[in-house]
Amino acid sequence: MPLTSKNVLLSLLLGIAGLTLVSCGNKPAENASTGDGAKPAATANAGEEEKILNIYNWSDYLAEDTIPNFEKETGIKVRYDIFDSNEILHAKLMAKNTGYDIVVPSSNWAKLQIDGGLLQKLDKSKLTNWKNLDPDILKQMANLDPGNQYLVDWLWSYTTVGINEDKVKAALGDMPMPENTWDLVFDPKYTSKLKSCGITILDAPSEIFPIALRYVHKPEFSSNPDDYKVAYDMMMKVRPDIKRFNSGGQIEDLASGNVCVALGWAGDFNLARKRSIENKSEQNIKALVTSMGGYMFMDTMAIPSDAKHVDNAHKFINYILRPEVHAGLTNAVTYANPNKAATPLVDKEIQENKTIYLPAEDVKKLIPPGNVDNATRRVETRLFTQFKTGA
Ligand code: N2P
Repeated sequence: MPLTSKNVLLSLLLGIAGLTLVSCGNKPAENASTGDGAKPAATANAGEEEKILNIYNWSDYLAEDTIPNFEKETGIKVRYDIFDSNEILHAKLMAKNTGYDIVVPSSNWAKLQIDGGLLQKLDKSKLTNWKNLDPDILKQMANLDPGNQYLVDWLWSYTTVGINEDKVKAALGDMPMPENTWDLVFDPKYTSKLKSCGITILDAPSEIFPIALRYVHKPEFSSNPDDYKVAYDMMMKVRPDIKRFNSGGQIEDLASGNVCVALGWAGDFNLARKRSIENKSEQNIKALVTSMGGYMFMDTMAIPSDAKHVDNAHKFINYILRPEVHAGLTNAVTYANPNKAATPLVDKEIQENKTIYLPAEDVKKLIPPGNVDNATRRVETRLFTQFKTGA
């Protein structure tokens, strides 16, 4: 097997959390073509389900034409709401009766939701485009979702440091860039200087602690509260230098030059660069691949157990799995997709961007998606709240 990013990704993820790989048991319809050959909704299950689909997804995660084209083709009206953290989505699912037919949790959170009976199995007979999915990605998804029964990857990326290079260099003055670029957000020597041009951090404990723990040389998904205290103490030293805790707003903050350093999602940093070029502010924004790695996530389409429009949800998932639709998402928002058939349709510049499609040696450095127990989650939440308030 050649050493590709995906193979490394696979072996990385096979090792996590002692989970056993279960191969994909369900196969897409054998005679289906690459396109899904969708019939107009009026002829499919007419009268069985009202033409409504309620979707809950992350912000800035769509191409402009994704929803309008689906609505035009199927006659299904989409209601689309957004969230900015797994914590928010998880709380909604736990409270039940979300009213959503499709939600997009990251795979590690989706595992908790599968185990808690909050998601329902997919009907693969309705997903004729399943065959377009990359088998390597399906295999690693099977770590958390054995047999790939519940989840379909939407897009994936990793949490890392993003910078406005010109502003950072100006703020650092004579000081060279650190070898470990996590220092830009975690070492007061740097943050005290970067404070002048603005540092922003994701507003989600589950995104920050695995990285902060690695930075202080503790296990990323430790269950020892003392380890979290060590990470918290380290973070509190830079607290006075942080301007904002914000997840969905980082793209705009970077693109408009309001901040110069962010701890956030690599895809959003590339998108901020693209937006700044589009809005002619041309900020020199970069996602950094740090020597200490980053935290990988795979955001997945899933159907809540109490969804009312399950057939429409399958139609939407099958639509996303068309090569041109999945490539359209990647081209619009600069996140990698799991669709092998879509690769030739992804813009060359994006395919060649090594912060979007990471080389194998960088994939190896990433922290694979993981989970902590509920007691640890409470420790994370309490300490993160204190961190935010500066207490
Ligand atoms: C989209 C951000 C989603 C990535 N803008 C976080 N899982």
